[in-house]
Amino acid sequence: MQAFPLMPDPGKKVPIGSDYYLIYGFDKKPKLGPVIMKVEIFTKEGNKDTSFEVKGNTDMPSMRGAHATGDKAFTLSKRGDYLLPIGIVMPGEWEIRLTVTKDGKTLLRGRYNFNV
Ligand SMILES: [Cu+2]
Repeated sequence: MQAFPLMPDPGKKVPIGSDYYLIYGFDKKPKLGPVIMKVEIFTKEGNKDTSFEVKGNTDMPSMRGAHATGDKAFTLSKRGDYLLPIGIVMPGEWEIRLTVTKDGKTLLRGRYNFNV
């Protein structure tokens, strides 16, 4: 079982090793229904980098497995954003586990927990 440390809040820099960082967020405050998670990855100089693979696994910690999506790949938009649609199907605590890889190496695992 891999550890997924809690990430800094949405909008804050999340270091990916020493050379990159990501900033994640949502198209709107997550509530019941569909929401799109957005991840942007930057070099330490602040240039957008689209050479990563980002995956997200969504679930409810209180009923582990009941809504688990498994690792879903974010798709890269024309603007260079990594996007993943997420379905929030009931109120309660939700968790998204991010896995960020580059050239086949996992460089970051992290989670974000939020209440709906
Ligand atoms: Cu549930």
